[in-house]
Amino acid sequence: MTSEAPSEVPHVTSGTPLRLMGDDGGSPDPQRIRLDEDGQLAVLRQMMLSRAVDQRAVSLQRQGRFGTLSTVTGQEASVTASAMALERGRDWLVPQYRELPGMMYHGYPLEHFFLYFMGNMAGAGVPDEARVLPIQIALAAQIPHAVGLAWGRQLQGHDEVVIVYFGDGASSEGDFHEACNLAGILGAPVIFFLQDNGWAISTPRRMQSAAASFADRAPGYGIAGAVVDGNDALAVHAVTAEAVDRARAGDGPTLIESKTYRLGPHNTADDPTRYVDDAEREEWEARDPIARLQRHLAASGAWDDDLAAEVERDNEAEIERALGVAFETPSPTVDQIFDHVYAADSVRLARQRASLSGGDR
Ligand SMILES: Cc1ncc(C[n+]2csc(CCOP(=O)(O)OP(=O)(O)O)c2C)c(N)n1
Repeated sequence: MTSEAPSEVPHVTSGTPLRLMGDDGGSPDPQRIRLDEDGQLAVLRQMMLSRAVDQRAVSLQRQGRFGTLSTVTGQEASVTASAMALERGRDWLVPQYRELPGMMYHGYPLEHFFLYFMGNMAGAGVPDEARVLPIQIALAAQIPHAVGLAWGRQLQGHDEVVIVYFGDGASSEGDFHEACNLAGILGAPVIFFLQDNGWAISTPRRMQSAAASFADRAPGYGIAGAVVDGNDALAVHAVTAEAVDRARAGDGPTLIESKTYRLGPHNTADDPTRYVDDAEREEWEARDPIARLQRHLAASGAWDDDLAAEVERDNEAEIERALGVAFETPSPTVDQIFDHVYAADSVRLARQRASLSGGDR
């Protein structure tokens, strides 16, 4: 492995997003599909689990049992099919905060997600065997981390790929540009996965960049770029698998622009009816990524109502199991706020800890 940039990089950027699922259940380019039927069903199951988790988590937030949270609803194909193109246990996933199904696929436990939104720090922890970094709320801060992780592991002689997620809004941060530039120079095995979901809270896509396509920025960093229909699970998987191949072959990073849509609010504190037209939302609802993959699989007889009912039952059981673990986990203590700030408390922290002492609250 070399840490020098490859001399030539394929620029696969095009303004037209790649689609591999036609509206009729067929495919415009079946040769490019990299998932067999079992693989497609596995992606669909994970997407449906994510949707069911979103619905339960919002309900618990409305009951005051969970804090403010962001759902993945509408973006399930974008997140799930891309994450599943990487090898579990070998490659790395670096999330923003809207990537639960991908994090779960790579080993982040669902009960940790629930604990996180119950304000329990145990939820922020990632098991050692899961190659997932913690959720990142500071926009774009995770992108340079991902480049460092990819480059560092390459320098250590490992053959691993890192995928980093961020939104159209985060792509306006300096961290994004600096990370892409450095990754291009180093030829780091990293995939920049930009989810254009139409909005950054209430800021529309057109106010984020004057460029026609975010992926068109890739040649400026000397890296490959691709645009994909983010609601087409098969296309998302194929484009990401191609980027994994490039990274493993030593051909460096890829910037993938996934064109998708956030069907819910930005988070549970947001009211999108204040800034989104009904017509726009309805247009995207018709492209729901879960219904699309179900139609595709049903066309070949691989999906039907019985299987749907079975998957829904399995998902409910998994949610109940994880909620059970989360609700049985002891509540955080006040001390935990201070425990992991420094190895030893500063004078000010010690004073604050003492003023709140009394243990559990
Ligand atoms: C550095 C920084 N600035 C501002 C915010 C406040 N903020 C939280 S989410 C968000 C919008 C992010 O939009 P995008 O990156 O497109 O991701 P999305 O939430 O749409 O998935 C903003 C401005 C933040 N968390 N971090």
